[in-house]
Amino acid sequence: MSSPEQWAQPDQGADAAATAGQPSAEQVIAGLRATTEGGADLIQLLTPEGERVESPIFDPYVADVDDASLRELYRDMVIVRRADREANAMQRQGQLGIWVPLLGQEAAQIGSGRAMRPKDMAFPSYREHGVGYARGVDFKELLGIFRCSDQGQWDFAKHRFHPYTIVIGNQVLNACGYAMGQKFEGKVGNQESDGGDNEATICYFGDGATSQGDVHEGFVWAAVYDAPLVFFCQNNQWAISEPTERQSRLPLYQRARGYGFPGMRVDGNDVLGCLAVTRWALDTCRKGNGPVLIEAFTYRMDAHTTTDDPTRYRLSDELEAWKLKDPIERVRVHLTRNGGADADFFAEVDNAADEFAAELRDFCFNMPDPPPERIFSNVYAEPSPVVEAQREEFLSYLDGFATAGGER
Ligand SMILES: Cc1ncc(C[n+]2csc(CCOP(=O)(O)OP(=O)(O)O)c2C)c(N)n1
Ligand SMILES: [Mg+2]
Repeated sequence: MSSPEQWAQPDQGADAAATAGQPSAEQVIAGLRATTEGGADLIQLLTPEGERVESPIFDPYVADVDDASLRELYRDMVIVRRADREANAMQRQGQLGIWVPLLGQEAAQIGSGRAMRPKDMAFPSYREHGVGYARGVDFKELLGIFRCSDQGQWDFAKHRFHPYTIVIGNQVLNACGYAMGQKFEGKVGNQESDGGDNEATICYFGDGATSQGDVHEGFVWAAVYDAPLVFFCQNNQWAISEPTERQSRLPLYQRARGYGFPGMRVDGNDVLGCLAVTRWALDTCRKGNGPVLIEAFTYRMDAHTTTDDPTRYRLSDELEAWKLKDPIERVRVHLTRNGGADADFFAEVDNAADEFAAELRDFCFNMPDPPPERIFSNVYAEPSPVVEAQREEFLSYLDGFATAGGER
């Protein structure tokens, strides 16, 4: 549903007939019910052509976004895209073991990431470099995972951005437990006048993850405990080579109804829409109203990872169609048309992005290899005699390779 009100009282009117909620016969036959875009249910504040669409329900959540803020959202998206492209190139040059591109998902990640307040907590999967950036994580700190030199070195508690999770859907359970804790500790539903220290959690996962049992369990537990948890599903249409219609016969956001909480679909390539909807959702969570599912309808413009070749399973016309819905371009068009930014601004952002990428590259090339015994660190929160013994054994094994000069 496109709004809390609609969720409470779904619109069964004739206009909804060809929407994602009410697929046409052709859509059903084509098996496209889960992927069909548009219609009355899609929340969109900025069209692909850069036109601002009014939304009485969600406009108040972006009332503070003036041209200056929109320029900042634009800058964020350009920077993370440039960093993403740089990392992709570094993998191709053998500097990273693998890279997981975010290309095309900048608006979903920056819009939702910027919607968070400092005390809110985020649980990412493995593609959320843009969310991490919005949480203040230095992009360089993400690179170690992909260079296989560490497991992610950012300060998880400080940034309130949990470590990446590769096991599909598993972070939903972690996030659910965390959000239940926020609820049990009375961090929701307090009067804002009491200091307004309510908090919420947001959990990121993909369309493919919705087929995992962990996600279902997270939905159930969060629902019945009214956990302050925003389920943020980036439906990028593909789970590696599996299209969304192989995950669900019904639009993903509509699943929320079966669990008993609101679900909504936002244009995931619309940074303003993603910001507004996520602010609304986090807000309702902080008030103690329980979880919300957001389906950000977007598209994975690049391969699943650098180990994948999408030309083997999807047609290029699909990619071409999505290029026209580019998340960055629509903001550029909007700012240009309304006089919110001029050519100097766009040139300055491009230069800043190039500098950012050059720093990243320099850092990556000079990243020190961790000592071999590093793998024994951070296994448990407290020191463990078993791990310590294994570490000692490994070190003495390595010493067997020592040269006369003492080097291994
Ligand atoms: C439990 C589990 N099963 C399978 C995999 C292999 N795997 C890695 S990514 C992926 C697809 C995930 O797709 P989606 O949830 O749509 O996220 P996206 O990669 O599109 O962001 C799969 C099946 C895994 N990592 N974990
Ligand atoms: Mg996906």
